[in-house]
Amino acid sequence: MSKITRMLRLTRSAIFLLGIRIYNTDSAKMSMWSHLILGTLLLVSTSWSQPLVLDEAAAITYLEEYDRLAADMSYQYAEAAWKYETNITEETLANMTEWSLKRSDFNYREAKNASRFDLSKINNQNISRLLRKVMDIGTAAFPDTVKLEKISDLEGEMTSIYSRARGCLNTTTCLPLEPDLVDIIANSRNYAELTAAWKGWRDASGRNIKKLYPEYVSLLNEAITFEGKYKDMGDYYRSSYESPTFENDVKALFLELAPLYENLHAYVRRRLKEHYGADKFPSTGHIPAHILGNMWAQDWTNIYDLVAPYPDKRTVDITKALIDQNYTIIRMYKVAEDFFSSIGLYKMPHLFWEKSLLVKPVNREVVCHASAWDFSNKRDFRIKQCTALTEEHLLTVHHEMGHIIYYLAYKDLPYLYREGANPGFHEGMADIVTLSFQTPEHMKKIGLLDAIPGQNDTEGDINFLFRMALSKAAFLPFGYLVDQWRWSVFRGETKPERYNEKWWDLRCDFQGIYPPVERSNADFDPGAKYHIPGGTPYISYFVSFVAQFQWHKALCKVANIAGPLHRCDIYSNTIAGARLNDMLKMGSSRPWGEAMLKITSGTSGQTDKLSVAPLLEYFDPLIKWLQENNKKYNEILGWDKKNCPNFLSPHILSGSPRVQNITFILTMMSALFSIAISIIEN
Ligand code: KAF
Ligand code: ZN
Repeated sequence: MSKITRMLRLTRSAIFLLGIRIYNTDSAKMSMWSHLILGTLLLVSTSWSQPLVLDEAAAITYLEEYDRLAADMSYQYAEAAWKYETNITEETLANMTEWSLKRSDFNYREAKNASRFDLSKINNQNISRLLRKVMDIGTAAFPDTVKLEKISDLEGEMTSIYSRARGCLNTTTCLPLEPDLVDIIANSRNYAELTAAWKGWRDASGRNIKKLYPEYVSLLNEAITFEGKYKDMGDYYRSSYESPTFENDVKALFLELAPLYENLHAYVRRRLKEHYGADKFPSTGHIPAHILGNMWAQDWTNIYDLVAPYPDKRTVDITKALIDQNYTIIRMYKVAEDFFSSIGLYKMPHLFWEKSLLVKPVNREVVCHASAWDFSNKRDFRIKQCTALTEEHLLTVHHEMGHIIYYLAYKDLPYLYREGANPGFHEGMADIVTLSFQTPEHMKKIGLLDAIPGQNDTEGDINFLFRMALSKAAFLPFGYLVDQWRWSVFRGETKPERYNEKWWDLRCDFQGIYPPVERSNADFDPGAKYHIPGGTPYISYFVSFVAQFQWHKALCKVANIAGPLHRCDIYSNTIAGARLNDMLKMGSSRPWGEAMLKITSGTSGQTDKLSVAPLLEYFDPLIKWLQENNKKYNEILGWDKKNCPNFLSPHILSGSPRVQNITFILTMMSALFSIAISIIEN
C-alpha cells in the first residue's frame, strides 16, 4: 500500500471515529453548529468509499466506547422501567416510554455506526460477534418513532391492565390475582368457587387486553420486518437461539416427552374424578382447566393431597412448616442465598438488599409478576416479587435469585455478552437449584421436613417423584404451547377473530384440558397469562425444563454424588458449583451449544444439544409406576384432540372450518331426509 493511501485511510478512520464520538453525545444537547459539523464529518467519511475498511484496533476502540454508552443507556432505561413496575401511574408509564424511545434511538445510531466496519476484513471472531450484536437491534431498526412509541405504550398499558385487574367472584367480591385468586385456585376444593375465580380472572384481565393486542401485533411485525432480516416478530424471538432448525428441534423434544405427560394426565384425571365426580369430565377425556391447583393449569403441585399415589404416607406440607416455624420473607431469601453461596457461587450485593421490592406494597399498584433485574453497572441487581409465605414462593425466590447469580457470574464481560447463552439458559439456571433444594434430603437438612424416605421405601420415593412431576412434567405442554400460539399470531395464521379459538385448540390438544365455562372469541384467555401482555417470550421455559435436567445430571456426576438422579442434592458441593459457574460466566459470548458442552463435558450426557434423556432418566421409576397403575385401572391414555369441549361462539358456529364441515354434513343429511320424505309421501 502506498504511503498516500495509508495516510488517507488513517485520516478517514480518524474522521469516522471522531464522528461517532460526537454523535454519541446526547443529540438533544447539541447545538445547530455541532450538528452541521458532525453531518459534514460523517458525510465525508462515509462517502469516501463504502464500506469503510477499518482495522481491528479501530473496532476495539469503537466497541470499548460503545460498551460504556450502552451500559449507561441500559441503566437509565432499567431505572425508568423499575419506577413504572413498582408504581404504576400515567407519569411513570410516560417516563418509561420516553426512555424506551431514547434507547431505540441509541441502538439505531450505534447499529449504523457499527455497520461501517467491514466484517469480512475482521478475523477476530470475538470482535465480529460483538459487532453483529451491536447491529442486531430488533424493532429499533424501524425509523418510525411514532409507531415505536405506540408499541412501548401498548405494552405498558397491557401490563397495567393485567397488574391492576381484580377478578370478581360475585357482584360484591373482586380480588387481585396475587395473592387472593392464586390462593383460591390453589386451595379451594369447591368446584363452583374455583369456577368463579377462574372466570373472574379472565373477565378482568384478558377480556380487557383483547382490544389492544391486534394493533400491538401488527406494529411489532411492521417494525421487525422493516430491515428485511426477519419474517415476523416470532422469527425474531426465535433468532436468540441461533439455530435455523430451532422450531423443529423443540417440536421433536416435545413429542419425546408426550408419553410421560399422557401417563401423568390419565392418572391425575382418574383421581380427580374420584373427588369431583365423573360428571365433571367430558367423554373426550379432557380435564377441567380450573381444578389443577393453578390459574393456568401449568403446575399441579397444589393438588398433591388429592392425587398422591400413597396418601397414607405422610404428605409433605412445606407451606405449613414455613408458617409453623415463623419464617419471615427475608429469611426465605437468606435460605436461597445460602444455597448458592454453599456451592461457591455469589452472595447478594448490598444494593440488592437495599433496593429490591420483596413484599407487595399496600399503597400503590405494582407489577406483581416476579422478575430479576440487572442495572448494568456491576453492582445494582434487584428482585421484584410480591413474596408470600408459601412453598411455591420459596421456589420462586430461588428461581429469581438464580437469575441474579447468572448476572453476577457474567458481570465483567462486555455489555453485549451479559445475557444467557440463550434465553432458555437463563431460565434453566434460575430453576436448576430447585432440583436439589426439593429433595427430601435437603428439606430435612434445612428443617422443613422431619423424615425422609429410606433406602427401601419405594412408596415414599414414588410419592416424592410424583410431587416433582406435578411441577416439572405437568408444565411441559404449557411451556411448549404458549409460543406456538404467539408464533402463529405473528405469522398471520391466526387472525384476531380467532385468537381465543386457537388458544383453546392448543390447550385442549397439548394439555388435554378444557375450559370449565363456555368460551368464545369475545374472550382473550392468552391475555390472562402475564407473558402475553408483557411481551415476554415463553419457549425459554420449555427449553429450561429440558436443559435443567441435563445440567443437574452433569453436576451430580462431576461432584461424584451417588444414588439416583432424583435424590441428588448438590448443596455445599463446590465442585458442582465451579462447573456450573464455568458455563455461567461465558454469558452469550459463544453459541449456546458450546456452553452446553462446557457443563456436560466428560459426563455420560456430554453434548452440545438439548436432550430429554436426563429428564426421562430422572422420572424413570415414576413413569413405570404410572404405566402400571393406568393399566391396572384400564385408563385410556390421551384425549380427543379434534374436539375441544365448551368452545362455542356465534363466530365458530358460522366460521370455523370444523363447524363449516359439521354444518355441511347436517345440511346434506337434512336434504337427504327431505328427498326421502318427499319420495315416501309421493
Ligand atoms: C418457571 C418456573 C417454575 C414455574 C413456572 C415457570 C414459568 C414462568 C411462569 O409462568 O410463571 N415463570 C416466570 O414467569 C418467573 C418470572 C421470571 O423470572 O421468569 C421473569 C419473567 C419476566 C418478567 C419481566 C420481564 C421479562 C421476564 N424473568 C426474568 O426476570 C428474567 C428473564 C431473563 C433474564 C433475566 C431475568
Ligand atoms: Zn425466570
